[in-house]
Amino acid sequence: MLYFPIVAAKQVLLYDYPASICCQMTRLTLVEKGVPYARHTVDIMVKAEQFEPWYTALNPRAVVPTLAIGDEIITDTLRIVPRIDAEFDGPALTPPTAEGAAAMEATMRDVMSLHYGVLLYARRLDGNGRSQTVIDRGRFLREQRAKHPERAEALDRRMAGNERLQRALAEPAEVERHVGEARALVARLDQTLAGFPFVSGGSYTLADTFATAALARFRMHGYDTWWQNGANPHVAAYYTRMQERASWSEAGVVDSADERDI
Ligand SMILES: N[C@@H](CCC(=O)N[C@@H](CS)C(=O)NCC(=O)O)C(=O)O
Repeated sequence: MLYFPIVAAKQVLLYDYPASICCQMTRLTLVEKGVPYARHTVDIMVKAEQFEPWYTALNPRAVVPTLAIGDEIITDTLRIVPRIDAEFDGPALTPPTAEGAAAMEATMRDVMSLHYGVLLYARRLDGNGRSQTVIDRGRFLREQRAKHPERAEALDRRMAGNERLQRALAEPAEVERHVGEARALVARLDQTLAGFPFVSGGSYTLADTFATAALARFRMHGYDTWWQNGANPHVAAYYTRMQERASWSEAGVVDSADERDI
């Protein structure tokens, strides 16, 4: 009689928040790779659970996502998604050539470097370049800081980010610069997509999880005019193709939501 050793598959647990763009990239990667995973929702808005000690022990920067593969904890989306691709069976989500992989990584960095905070509020400002939601969030963070002095490190960093965001929003040229960078990225994607079905070439890669989540976010903020009425037609067709993939709904990609949900 033959005995086969039973190797238990490592449990995969994603700590995430549904509408977070980085969490959507990670979920798309898990789904496209065919990896079964469990989710633990971290309420980064109302309950501010990302600052709780149990979570900052996993993710000291107090952000989602965090991925656990067995006992291993991985943070930062740019590290998480290649790790998923390398760890599990399933379709390769990285181009086979060094040149292709480098181009994919460059696209991912481009997507990640945009200022999504500015994009979110740019069209929701009052006449003085102020967003009441951002101001309220700053007050909420200060209240959390007063209530939980032991969480100062993460909260101070977040309060500084909130203040930087308020300063950027008050500066029309700064807002225009960030919006322009996002728009230029869409134009660059269109050039690639004129010759290829995916943003890194002939097959779906990790860069497509980033591009899909970013385009969904642009649409949510009303920037889908960038690929309407004949503008960037290859991005328009690509967006429809990504929506039609099973991973769009399985990973819960969101392209419409209230600003308080994100
Ligand atoms: N570099 C980090 C950034 C993650 C990040 O900024 N996550 C946002 C949600 S998209 C977050 O957790 N924000 C918590 C907060 O604003 O307090 C990554 O790629 O994982």
